[in-house]
Amino acid sequence: MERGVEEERILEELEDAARRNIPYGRVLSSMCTVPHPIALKACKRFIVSNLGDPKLFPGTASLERACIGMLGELLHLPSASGYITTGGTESNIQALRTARQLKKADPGRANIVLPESAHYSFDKAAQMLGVTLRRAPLDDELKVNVDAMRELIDRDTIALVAVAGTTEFGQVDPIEEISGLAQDEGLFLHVDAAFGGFVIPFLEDPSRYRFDFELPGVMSVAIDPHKMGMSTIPSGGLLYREEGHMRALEISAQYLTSQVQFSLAGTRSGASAAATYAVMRHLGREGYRRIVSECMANTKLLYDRLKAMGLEPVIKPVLNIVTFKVPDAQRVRKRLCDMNWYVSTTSRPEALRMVVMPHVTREVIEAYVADLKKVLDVV
Ligand code: 0PR
Repeated sequence: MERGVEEERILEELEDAARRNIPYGRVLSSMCTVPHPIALKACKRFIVSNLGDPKLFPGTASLERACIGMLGELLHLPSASGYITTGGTESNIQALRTARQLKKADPGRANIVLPESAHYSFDKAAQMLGVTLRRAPLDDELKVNVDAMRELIDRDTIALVAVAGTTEFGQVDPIEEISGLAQDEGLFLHVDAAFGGFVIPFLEDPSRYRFDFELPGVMSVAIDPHKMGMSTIPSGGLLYREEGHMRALEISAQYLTSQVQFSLAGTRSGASAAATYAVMRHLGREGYRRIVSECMANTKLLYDRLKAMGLEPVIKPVLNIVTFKVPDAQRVRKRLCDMNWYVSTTSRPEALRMVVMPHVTREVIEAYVADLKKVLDVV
């Protein structure tokens, strides 16, 4: 560290490190993908701007506002409030923090009712906020059981959570019903659409899965541009029906140019907003529809191939996530890893899980299926 090193040598070191990363074409376990080229360009141009001090970067701040406008439009509420987060984890933590601030709940008593399938970011949120999670069981199709949610609610419940696109199985909860429950009980409902938010609106029949602000009980939504939105990492979106709800997060920051802050991070990159703005403007609904329709066609291809091998699916894919029961899924995953294929496994039930992101093309699927056949023959 004492003496600096020449640029050329460092660039070589960086190249070496970059080459050791797994190329996306071998990855069926990730919810991220190669960002769109225009997102990369925007990211590079804005990497030095800091939205933690937005009055110094008014241009970047205007891109963030435009992103929230476009995300709101996608989620049936063009007037939604919100900000660009670092991803689903920050959005989920902040949504629960909002609910806790609004209810002025007793520390240590407050609870949140959510599906068993909800992402582990809610566990992080619960630890940080000092609230208890009450996880409701799922039905046979791995959607949350709404009656069970209703039974878990008591006077210390401060919010409900529903998931549009579960991490493991890509299932969508019955959010219309949960929205009704939230209204009956006067509770804040947060929808985690970190994954499904950029998929469901672009399906052939999006009205089959109503999940966003068109449902009157939905108060906040997490939607991640760095997953199916084709933006750069980190880019998340947290949107609110009511600006006043977001204001519950307000922290005064006297010495900053903006005086108040809502975000969890203080200093935060403007590149997230710029990249998301660029790719959403460039693709438009039409572009995303094309991408999602390709992913869904490839999902069907993978599903059909695995069924033809005599394997049993956990559920029929709702979004672009495929899960199949295989004997000893952990061992299968390890054998595939030896062949340089990256897939994940689920626990309940145990299954092989594959996310059909845009980089998982027809060719990738055919090559993967051929290798999976070899692995299953010997396991
Ligand atoms: N909500 C849902 C429904 C999610 O699936 C995830 C992440 C989150 C929230 C949290 O989002 P951030 O990770 O952006 O904070 N789901 C994936 C997971 O945890 C994320 C992921 C992405 C994992 C790429 C691996 C990977 O290679 O499994």
